Amino acid sequence: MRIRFAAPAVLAAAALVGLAASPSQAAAHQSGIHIGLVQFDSPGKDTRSNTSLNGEWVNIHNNSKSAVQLKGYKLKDNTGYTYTFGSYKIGAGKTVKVRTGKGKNVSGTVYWNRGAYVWNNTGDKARLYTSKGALRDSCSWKTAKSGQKNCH
Ligand SMILES: [Ca+2]
Ligand SMILES: [Ca+2]
Repeated sequence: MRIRFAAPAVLAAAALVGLAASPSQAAAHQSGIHIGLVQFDSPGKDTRSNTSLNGEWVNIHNNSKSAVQLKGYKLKDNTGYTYTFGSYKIGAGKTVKVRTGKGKNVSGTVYWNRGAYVWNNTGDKARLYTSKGALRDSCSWKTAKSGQKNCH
């Protein structure tokens, strides 16, 4: 008889453990497509040369277990400047760097083709939207000596 009463108590305890475990799992490393490292202050003097513009970049990282087609995904700053991804398949565990200046897209790097900086050194916010317009991730920063923000 005692065992029959004990069983529901064990189940209830297991359920409590399950509930307690989920918030810590959610707080773990971001899953899927997200913003990684951001170099918001191009190294050296901000001369606005194409080399300097390309010294400013945002990494988009895929830590899901499958490749994702980024076509139509959008990257936006606080002002609303927008980079829209063309066809780009990001593999599982891979990173694609979005550089601000002009250049020819290759595997691992795509170019915004801007003639001016987009990520403010004094503070800004990067937002990543899916092709359906849903906010996927965002990351903000204030001025930092390194000029970098780790958004992982
Ligand atoms: Ca600089
Ligand atoms: Ca900006």
